[in-house]
Amino acid sequence: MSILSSTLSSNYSPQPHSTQNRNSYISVDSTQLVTLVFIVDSFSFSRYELSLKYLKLTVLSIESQALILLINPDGFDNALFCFCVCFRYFAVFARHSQGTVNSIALYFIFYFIFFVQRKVKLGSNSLSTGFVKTKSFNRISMAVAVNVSRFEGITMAPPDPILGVSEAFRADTNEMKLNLGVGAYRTEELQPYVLDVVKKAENLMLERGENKEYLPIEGLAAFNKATAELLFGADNPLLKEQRVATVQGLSGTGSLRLAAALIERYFPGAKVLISSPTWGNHKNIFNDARVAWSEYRYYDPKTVGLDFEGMIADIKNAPEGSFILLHGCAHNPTGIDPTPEQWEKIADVIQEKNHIPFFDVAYQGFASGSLDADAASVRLFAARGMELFVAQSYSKNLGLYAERIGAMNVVCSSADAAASLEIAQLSHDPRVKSQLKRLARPMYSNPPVHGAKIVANVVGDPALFNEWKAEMEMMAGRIKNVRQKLFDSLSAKDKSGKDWSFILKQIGMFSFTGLNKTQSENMTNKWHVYLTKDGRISLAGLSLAKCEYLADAIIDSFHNVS
Ligand code: KET
Repeated sequence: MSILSSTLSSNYSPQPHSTQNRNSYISVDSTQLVTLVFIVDSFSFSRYELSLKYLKLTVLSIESQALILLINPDGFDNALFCFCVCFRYFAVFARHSQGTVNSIALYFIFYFIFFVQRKVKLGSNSLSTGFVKTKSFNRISMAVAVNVSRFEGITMAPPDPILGVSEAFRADTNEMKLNLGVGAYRTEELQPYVLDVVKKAENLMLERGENKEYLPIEGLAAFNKATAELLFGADNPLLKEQRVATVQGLSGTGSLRLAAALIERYFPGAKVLISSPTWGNHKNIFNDARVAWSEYRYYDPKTVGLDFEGMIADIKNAPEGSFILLHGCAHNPTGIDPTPEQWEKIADVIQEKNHIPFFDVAYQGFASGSLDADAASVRLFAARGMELFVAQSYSKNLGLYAERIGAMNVVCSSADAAASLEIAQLSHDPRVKSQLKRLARPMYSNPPVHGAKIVANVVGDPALFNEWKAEMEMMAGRIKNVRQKLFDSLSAKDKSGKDWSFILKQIGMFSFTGLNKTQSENMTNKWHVYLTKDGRISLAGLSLAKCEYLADAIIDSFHNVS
């Protein structure tokens, strides 16, 4: 393959790019650089010349407004692609042209495509077109651009609603700034925290001189065993019966994504129901996996609590066999969890409707401080013999954010119990696991080893496990303290009589303040307090010392901004 570039216009003088110029094709006139880029397979010079002529004519006839033409005579699909590209660029010109682009331009684009289609026998290799007579004619891609990159058509993506907050925070130079955006634990000094048990486990790994060989596709066996035990309880009969297919995932997100891929492949048309509101990335994950989703009611702004009736009604009304995404504990962003009795009722409805519960467990240990208590919802469903999905993350509870360690568990019922369910065909652990591996291999091949070994060492060693539990309690305790202090500060400073006690009722890393988008923006613009636009604050990023300042910011935003 050769890549040829040619400059059509000789009187080009380089000009500094203004932002406007870079985005605006139409402002470029015919005296500026016109670059032709040909990407050609087995292409002869004569064809190049003829094509160049033809393209030149085309470009001139639309007044040198930037045009990208891709010609690929290999098949109709490609011609269609060519059509789409032309059409897209025409739309760009039209937007920037302030009405000067006339229909002639569009005519030429269409004419050109039809000309190519007529002249080139699509799908044929021995082409006798008006263009050339050459031996081989496999693929031609030509781009004519005016002063622009061929990536110009790629638009700017919006910043991530959560991780983008940290980027904005880093750019702020104000000394009062406070990052309550991402759910990441900080010390009272607002520094990142590496757990002592993690350091100990890493030392052990160094002493043992462990290697860096590839892991199997499903991950480290010792990790998979440890993570399933942590989730279901080591003595859960499910594990002895080998009814859980566990594969190591790229933390919570990667595990959710893997499950979404499984749904897309084996449950075509199935819908995922997600809570309203939910963690900002859930929708992206299912969108990217091309899995349909809709929302069930969860948060009631009037009571600042759970809309339990709405939740039950929406789960009941979902098409039978839907996946119901549930936050195992410490619901993100609301910090509101169902009570044990409510969990039972949720399980009843899910069972009635043959839905499949899909737990996202990203905060085990952070709701109550106890790893076991926080797994109660998952264990309750599992004890009913239900088939379920559970994605786990060790980002928060072991502070392994950057190690990307988590797991995807699929609990499969016996063949009998599964017979009436759609999942029946997948009810054998080895089959589900084999398919999860098959999905993982082309996506990321196999998972990283470091975090897996840390978890396996900590969970697998009784002494380290107990130390972890103590550290977990310490972290959860610190968050409870700042929660209390924030409530006290708000109650003392706010003279309006507003009841702030909902903050104390919420659990986990976050508090859902009820601040709207404009009020949240005021928090950032005026007070340098960074939070997500839905009004969520991460209490894990707050210190006792900053509670009063935060209370001032919240009171000002709440009462003075609408
Ligand atoms: N589920 C939930 C509910 C969740 O809040 C997160 C992360 C994840 C899964 C995934 O985490 P991972 O690091 O992939 O294991 N939430 C925090 C960080 C983020 O948005 O990525 C957050 O909400 O701030």
